[in-house]
Amino acid sequence: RKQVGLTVWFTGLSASGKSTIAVALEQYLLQQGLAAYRLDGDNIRFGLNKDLAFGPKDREENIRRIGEVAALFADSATIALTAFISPYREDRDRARELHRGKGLPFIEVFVDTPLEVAEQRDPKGLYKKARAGEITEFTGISAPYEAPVDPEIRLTHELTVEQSAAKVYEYLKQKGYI
Ligand code: GGZ
Repeated sequence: RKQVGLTVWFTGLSASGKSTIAVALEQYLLQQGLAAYRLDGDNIRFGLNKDLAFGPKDREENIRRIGEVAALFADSATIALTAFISPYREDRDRARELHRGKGLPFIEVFVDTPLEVAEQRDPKGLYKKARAGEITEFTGISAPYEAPVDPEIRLTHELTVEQSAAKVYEYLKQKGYI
């Protein structure tokens, strides 16, 4: 049976766990023999989108391009996993509409880690720099994050990485996508 292509769109604050969960899910999908490909800051923000910064217009363009690329992967019968803050509801909804127009499933996963927890983790010291004013327009501190209103899946920081990935996997199974 031919694999269905789709996009799993993770959204949440910096250090919420998006990338880590996406890595775990990608590994699991690949182990099951499914085609999956992860788009994240490392392969997009340093490549295709290296001309973009973090002002509202650049974030919008960042998400627009990522939506287009994810749809191309999904159209090629791959499970595209995107892990970007994607702070604006309108931009996420545009990516959703793009997928809908092509008949491709779009699963929005809200990694709902509270700011306090993300800031406590601060793996790269970015929150500290943002508080000190050394980084401007930092999401959650000096730039907005618009939480999803009705995401397909909501993950909380009480779940482990494995439990979080499993929850998304079970959703895909239950929907008959995989
Ligand atoms: C938010 C920033 C910023 C600002 C640099 N605001 O935790 P990280 O480091 O590895 O992930 C963050 C990443 C955010 O890029 P995205 O492409 O996901 O953002 S968006 O969807 O809003 O376009 C963070 C780092 O880049 N970073 N400056 N000002 N995050």
